[in-house]
Amino acid sequence: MGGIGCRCCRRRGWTWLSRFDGSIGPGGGDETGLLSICDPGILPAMSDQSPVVGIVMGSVSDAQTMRQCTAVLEQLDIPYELKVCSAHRTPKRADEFVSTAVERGLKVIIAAAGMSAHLAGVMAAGTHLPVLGVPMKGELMGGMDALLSTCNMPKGIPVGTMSMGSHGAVNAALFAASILALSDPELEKRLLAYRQAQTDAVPEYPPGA
Ligand code: RP5
Repeated sequence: MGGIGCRCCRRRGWTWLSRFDGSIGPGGGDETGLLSICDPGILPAMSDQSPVVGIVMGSVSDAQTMRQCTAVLEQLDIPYELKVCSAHRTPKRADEFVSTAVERGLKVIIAAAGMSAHLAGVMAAGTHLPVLGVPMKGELMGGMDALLSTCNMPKGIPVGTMSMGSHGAVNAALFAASILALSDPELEKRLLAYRQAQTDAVPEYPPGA
């Protein structure tokens, strides 16, 4: 597991959160900031639960969007790990991540990538674990390239495709929670409470009506 350089089990209230929030700037991300979070030297003290969700993203530029995903996982107290793994720029890193996922205890993988590099398909090809793909909007075609390459997997190797961008990032976390809740009654309670709070937050009428 020596190559898994960012075993970042994250929960609400840990100090790294403010670093993460502050280090990812709008419109692309701060590479130095993200990598500093993933410095293996600072990780052991942060981890007290084994990650069950593995998040990979194709680029540091995806991190700001995927923060929406990690925020929901933290709300539901689901431990996760996160790594930048590009299907085309760091294929060995991606392969190492997915080929050791089961032995690391992961139950679900969330893969976010833009354009048509198709990180989610690479992850799905390397494991029988459920893989949820989050197409990033990217610069070209409004993200349709990523959406189509993620959802149109040929039969035999499925990828559960979420909507594009931040909506997909949030839904990937909730979908992962639904999968995990099947065998975790306490998580099921937290997920149902989340759903109830969401329902309660919707006003019956718009302001001023
Ligand atoms: C994909 O290419 C990444 O997932 C990212 O969404 C997109 C652009 O990457 P950068 O050029 O910003 O690194 O591989």
